[in-house]
This record gives sequence, C-alpha cells and structure tokens, in this order.
Amino acid sequence: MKRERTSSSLGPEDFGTKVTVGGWIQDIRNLGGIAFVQLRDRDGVLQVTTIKKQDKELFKLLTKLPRESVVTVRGEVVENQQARMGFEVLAEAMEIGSEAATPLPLGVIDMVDADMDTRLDNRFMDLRKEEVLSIFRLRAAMLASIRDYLAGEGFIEVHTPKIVAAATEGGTDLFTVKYFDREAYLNQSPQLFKQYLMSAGFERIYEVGPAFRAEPHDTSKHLNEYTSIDIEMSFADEEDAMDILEGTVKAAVRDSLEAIQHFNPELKGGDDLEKPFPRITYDEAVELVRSNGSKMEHGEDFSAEEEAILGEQYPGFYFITRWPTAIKPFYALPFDDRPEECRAFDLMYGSKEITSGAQRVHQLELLRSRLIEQDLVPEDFGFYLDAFTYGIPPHAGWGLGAERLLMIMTAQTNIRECILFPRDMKRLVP
Ligand code: AMO
Repeated sequence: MKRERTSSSLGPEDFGTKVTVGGWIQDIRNLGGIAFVQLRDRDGVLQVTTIKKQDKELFKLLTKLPRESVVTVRGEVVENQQARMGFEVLAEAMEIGSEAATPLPLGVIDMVDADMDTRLDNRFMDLRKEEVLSIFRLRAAMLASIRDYLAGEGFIEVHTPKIVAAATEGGTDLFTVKYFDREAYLNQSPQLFKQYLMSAGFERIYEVGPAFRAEPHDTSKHLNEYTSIDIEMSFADEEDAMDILEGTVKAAVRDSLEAIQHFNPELKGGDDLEKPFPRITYDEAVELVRSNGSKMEHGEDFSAEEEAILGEQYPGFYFITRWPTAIKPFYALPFDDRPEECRAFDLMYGSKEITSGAQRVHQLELLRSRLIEQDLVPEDFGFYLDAFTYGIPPHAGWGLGAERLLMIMTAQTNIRECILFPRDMKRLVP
C-alpha cells in the first residue's frame, strides 16, 4: 500500500472518498468497541478510527501497535466534528511499515521533557515533536529569505573550501586534519577566500556554510561547528555592509513573521522592522556601561555583564561601530584620521552578538603591517596577499551566525536547539 495523501491535503471535498494515508502512530485511545488513532505525518495529525464490529482483525492489529510505529491505512474520509481536523479516516485496511520497539527512548507527546543529552542522543525521536521540528522549518525559511534578499541585491552564492592550509584569523581555535602526508585545518571562517574573490572581480558574493572553531567553550551560545552566513562586497564601506545586513535580517524576520510570533511574540515589536537599527559607537557603548556601574577600561571588549547592561538599554537589534583597532582582526580597516579606531561593527540583539563585520584593509602594505602588529607572519598568508598585489577594490563584509539569529527568532536560550546535530566539546554523535 502506498501513501497517496498527507493530512493537510485532505478536506471536506474528500468526504465520502477512499484515501490511503500514512504516518506515525502518535497515540491510540481505545474505548473497547471503537479506537481513535492519532496518525502524524509531515504536516499534521490525522484521526484514524477503527470499529471493532466492522473488522475485528483490523481493530486488534491496529490497537496493539506500539506508539510511533509507522503504518499506511486505507479508508473513507468522513466528517466528525469531534476530531481535531473536523474529519477522520475510517480504517478498512492497514499495512505495518515498521513497528516501533518499546519502551521509547523519549516520549513524543509526553508533557515531561527529557533532558538535553537524552534528546540529542535520540534526535530522530526528539525531532518528531512539532515544537522541535518547527524550529527547523523556520531555519529553512530563514535561509531561503536570506538567499532571496541577497540575490535581489546582486549577490551570488559561492562555496569556498573548508579544508585549508593556514589559519584564517590567527593561529588558535583550529581543528587539524590529516591531509595525505600533510597537516591541514578545518576552516574557521571563509574570510580570506571571500576577500580573495573581491580581487577576482565578483564584487558581491555570499556563502552559507559550516565554520569550525576548536574553542573549548562549554556555553549555551557556542558550537564547535556552526553555520556561517557570510557576505563580501566591493566598492563599499562598512556603512554599506551594515545596510545590507539590516536588510537581510529584516527580510528574514518579515518573511517568517507568523512563525516567529509563535515563538517570540516580542520580536514583532514594530520597532525592529519599521525603524532603522540604532548604530552606536564603541565609545558610546563604553560610556553607557560605565555610567551603569561597570569598571571596564576603554579599549577592552565587553564582558557578559557589560553586554547585559547594553541589552537593557537596547533590547532589540543595534550596531556597535568604530571599534578599537587593537581588539579587532587584522583585516579591519583603521580610520585614516584616527588609526586607533577601525571600521569594524558588530550587530547585537540585546545582550547577544550575532554578527561581526568591517570595511577591510585593501592596501597591501597596510595589510602587511597590520598582520605584523597582530603577531602574525605575512608569509603564512601568501595566497591571500597575492590577491592584494594586482588590483583589488575597497571592500567590506560580514559574518552572521545562522544559529545565533535563529535563537533570537525562536527565543531559545540554548544554541543546541537551533542546529540538528550540535557539535560541542562533548558531542560528536549523532
Ligand atoms: P566572528 O568570529 O565574530 O567573525 O564570527 C561571526 C559570527 O559568527 C557566529 N559565531 C558563532 N556561532 C556559534 N558558535 C561559535 N563558536 C561561533 N563563533 C562565531 C556569531 C558571530 O557574530 N570573519 C569574521 C566575519 C567578517 O568580518 O566577515 C568572523 O568570523 O554569530
């Protein structure tokens, strides 16, 4: 028996017709002479009803099946106002696709939540929960909106290598891999490649791909493999890159507003979408946290406590601009008139950083000296520096953590909720 209809494709127009449906048995309510089976498929939960005196064998077979077994059922669609969808399928024939073992590693409709490790160890079962699955529906919609928006702005999608010979942004935080008889690394960011492509004349590119960080952080906002959404654009400064970022985030939110409201009703708060995102300078941000009791020194990065203070003043999306050159990567372009400040920015949501970006250094000599100032060895950056030697336009770009943005959209407090198979310090399986 082959499934021919899904739950959401059925409606009053099908009353009186026979259909073959299929899915997972979510629950069975057996009243003795009649039993109601909740059959879940990819878009909903359908009631399948079996009546003992109509078919004793079928009744017995169906009601004996453990929860989460997969079946296909053929029967007539009939109106029933008591059923969740306003109709049910009266079972006439059934085929067992796969019987579930018992007990289940975790419940799909149980009220009690399993702990995170049990859930992730049994992710196939965890994802059968509508709330969990819907995060990934939103993730797909978010990425589709972002691709759409960037394509509309003239960006083309590229894919750069993830196995690389040298560090991107300094020596630490890299996973090593054995590459035939050499040592290679998993790339922590497409940074060098996206800038390289500016020399190649692409002018506007984006990439959605994995980024690997060997940081030993065991936190609710760090992954060792995350999804980086990166752009790079030529003949552009940091203001242009911020405009594109603001447009990207707004498009993603606007396109999925209904789903987002379900998770995070506050995010809709007109402000975030209708008005420009505030842009405050690093100096203003330091001033603000210091006037709220922080003892941070000018020139330092914001600690978690200081980010919390910023988040109270700016609960929505906002940019922090004009960072100290010393605490941003070598590729961030210093201001001509104030080289101690650079054209880098972060996009924040409340206390959370979700994007870093900058106008880049595109002048070869300045780039060399910036590398040296940050204790890096220009010779290690050979292929990258080649691209700056024969004509490269001024350019800017950013990297946005897909899981961080999704956390905000879905109001999740643990980043592991926003990636199917998290990789963290302890987890490599599944
Ligand atoms: P940065 O290192 O700040 O910048 O990373 C950019 C964004 O990527 C996300 N992110 C992470 N998400 C989850 N787990 C992690 N361990 C993790 N690390 C980073 C965050 C962060 O804001 N090359 C620059 C970008 C650029 O200038 O274009 C870069 O990678 O959302």
